[in-house]
Amino acid sequence: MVHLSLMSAAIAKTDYVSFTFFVGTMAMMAAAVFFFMEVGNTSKEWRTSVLVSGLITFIAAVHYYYMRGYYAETQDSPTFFRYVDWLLTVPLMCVEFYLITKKAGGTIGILWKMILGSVVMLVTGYMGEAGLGNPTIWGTVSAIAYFYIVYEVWLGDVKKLATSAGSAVASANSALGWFVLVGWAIYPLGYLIGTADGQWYASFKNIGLDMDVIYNIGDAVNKIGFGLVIYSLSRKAA
Ligand SMILES: *C/C=C(C)/C=C/C=C(C)/C=C/C1=C(C)CCCC1(C)C
Repeated sequence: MVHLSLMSAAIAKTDYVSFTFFVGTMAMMAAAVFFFMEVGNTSKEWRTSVLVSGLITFIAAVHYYYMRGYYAETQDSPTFFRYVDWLLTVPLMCVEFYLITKKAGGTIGILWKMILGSVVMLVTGYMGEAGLGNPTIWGTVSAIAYFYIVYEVWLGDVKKLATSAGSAVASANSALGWFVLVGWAIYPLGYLIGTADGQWYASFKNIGLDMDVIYNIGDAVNKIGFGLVIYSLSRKAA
């Protein structure tokens, strides 16, 4: 069987990259099951938010299953499928912000601005990682798009709507806003390590951490943690 290792490649004890792919797969699966099962126990206004948390972790679980096998077989970063995952799940996180501000009159227009920002952030990040040009330039463009999303959530339209809706929505928005400001900032570190070869920031290689490990930690924090915060908000508001 050509793809036997997709199922059963043994993970060497020192292969901590594979280990984090393995744990990531299980954690995403467990989180998806949890969120899906809890949808029925959730008050009506929060049901879609919890459902979307289930979709985010489910989509990630499928990609992690694949990436785990890819890495085990090739010892190479599954860059393409990493970005496919992000291109599906990050816009869904923007949907979570939309669902929260919708109660205060949030519009589809604001949702599209955030999705557009995240697509620019991810497509340019992919260009930089895939060697399709200068990684400093692509990384900078990506970072500008990232700061645009941070701006929207902390100072722009999303923030204004959340504030006008009163304390419950405002505190939900800032809880999720911390993920965007701090949790998402994990990723550029992975990028700097992963693209360091021959660049002015080549010394990032010496940090001794692996790009995929950083991305896997970032995904666990941002997909599962983000979903759990939404879940706990849904219980408080009920
Ligand atoms: C579930 C996946 C998430 C929340 C992924 C988020 C990814 C980012 C915030 C990536 C950001 C990047 C930059 C800000 C600059 C360098 C390139 C990226 C794409 C790693």
